[in-house]
Amino acid sequence: MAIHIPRRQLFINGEWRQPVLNRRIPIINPSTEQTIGDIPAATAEDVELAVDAARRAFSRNKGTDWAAASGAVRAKYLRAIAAKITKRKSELANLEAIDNGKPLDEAAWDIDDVAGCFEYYADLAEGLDAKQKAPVSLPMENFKSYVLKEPLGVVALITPWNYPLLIATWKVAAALAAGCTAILKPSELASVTCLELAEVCMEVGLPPGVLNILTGLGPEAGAPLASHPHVNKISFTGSSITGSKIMTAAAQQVKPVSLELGGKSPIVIFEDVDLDKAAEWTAFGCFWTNGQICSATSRLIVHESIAAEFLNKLVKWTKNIKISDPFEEGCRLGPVVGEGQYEKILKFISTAKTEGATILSGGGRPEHLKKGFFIQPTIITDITTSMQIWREEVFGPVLCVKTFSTEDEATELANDSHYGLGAAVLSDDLERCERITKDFQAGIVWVNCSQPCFYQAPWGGNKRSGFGRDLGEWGLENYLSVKQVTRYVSDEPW
Ligand code: TXE
Repeated sequence: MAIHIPRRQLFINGEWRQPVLNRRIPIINPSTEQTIGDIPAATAEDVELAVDAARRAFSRNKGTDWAAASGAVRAKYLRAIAAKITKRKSELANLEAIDNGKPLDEAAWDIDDVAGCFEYYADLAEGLDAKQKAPVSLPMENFKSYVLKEPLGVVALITPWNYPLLIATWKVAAALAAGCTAILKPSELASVTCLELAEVCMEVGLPPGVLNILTGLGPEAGAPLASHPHVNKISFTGSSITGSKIMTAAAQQVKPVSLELGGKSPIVIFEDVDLDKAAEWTAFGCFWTNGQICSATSRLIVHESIAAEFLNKLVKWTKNIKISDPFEEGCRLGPVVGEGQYEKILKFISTAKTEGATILSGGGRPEHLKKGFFIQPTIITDITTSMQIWREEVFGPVLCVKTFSTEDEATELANDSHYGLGAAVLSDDLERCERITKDFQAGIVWVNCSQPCFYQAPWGGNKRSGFGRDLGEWGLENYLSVKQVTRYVSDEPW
């Protein structure tokens, strides 16, 4: 399908700007492996300009007074952005599908969520006005105290490629609602729709410098942004390795970070479930978006008494998943995002085989697709807990399976990970689900489902999956600081 990719520049201070060093990065369509355009590659020089613009926009004396504007004023801009995004839904969905490789239907749902998330944070921005000057009760009558919630300042938002515009929106909408000004650095592997967000911001007249968007490589654009002394907070979603580098940079300047990193989330299935429904949730939980979801439930822990029958159903289910170009009718699985990710996933599968695991289903490229970074949904059994495939995040359509006999054994296997992002339990016994929910070491627990994500609810993990939460009111708090104001109110001299 021929889709026009607009040739954009960096978005700094409300204008398109050529990158100072004039470098660009090719855009590869993962379905065809063809180069279909390019994006600008920012470097430290551009970071300097963007941070300066964001500082001026934040500053009471020199800028747009964004921080001092009421939440209601900021909400108007967020609503205008949401409306424009809804109007351009089909164009944005097309761009997302061609750039990232996700099925067009999925891309369209993402764009609905993008608009919904801007609307949601518009409501929270308005709500913030009413929460100002919340009184604090003190033990002495001579003093009156209240609390102001203030924006943290200039924030750096560094985002990944699996939900390019959606995850960027989680952070941008919350940061702007709080009154921060921001520099967004999307992933070099899928930036096209984030540059379209810049166009939308121009159309709604967002004041210059409030949101700046720098596309570019991690070390060249992301690293100088994270370590910039005038960036007051970093919010990052991506790999644990990069998260650790960002945390190191932030630690050197003692600035706050929130990190949403990798995962290796379990799905525990008890013997009392409806096997068909459970197979569907399991397939959805691991293969949705090609398993390129930080919270993908990629470790199946199933009761031994139903394992054989359940796996039969699951294999049948996955064989019916349509793998094709994202624009084909009925496509459920497109290609993975790029060659690097494709090679990495195949290497994981071959290492699992070498270590003695069995490929029950899938395991490579679908025969009918000769070009593009396509991988079959893959189910792996005969796994030991020391194998790489059990321990490390694959970020691809690969499910590994272990069985259990007791509830304790199930939770022990579920928690046997450095990560702690998501976890799912499927059982008809709700008391058991509640017990397991408490035992799971995870930031998100799904009961009798896997993966639904709502922008009203907190999103983030524990352990090496990071800390801090995106979304909901917790997402807004990420960008706010609390100021205590105490007044002496007595006529008595102190
Ligand atoms: O991630 P990176 P990559 C995992 C997943 C995947 C692996 C590698 O396992 O296979 O990470 O993907 C920017 N300073 N996840 O290489 O490097 C980078 O430009 C500042 C899980 O894409 O973490 C991009 O914008 N920024 C994950 C962002 O960080 C830097 C989603 C993420 O890239 C930087 C994505 C640096 N030194 C990958 N280096 C999830 N949790 O959802 C890179 N970046």
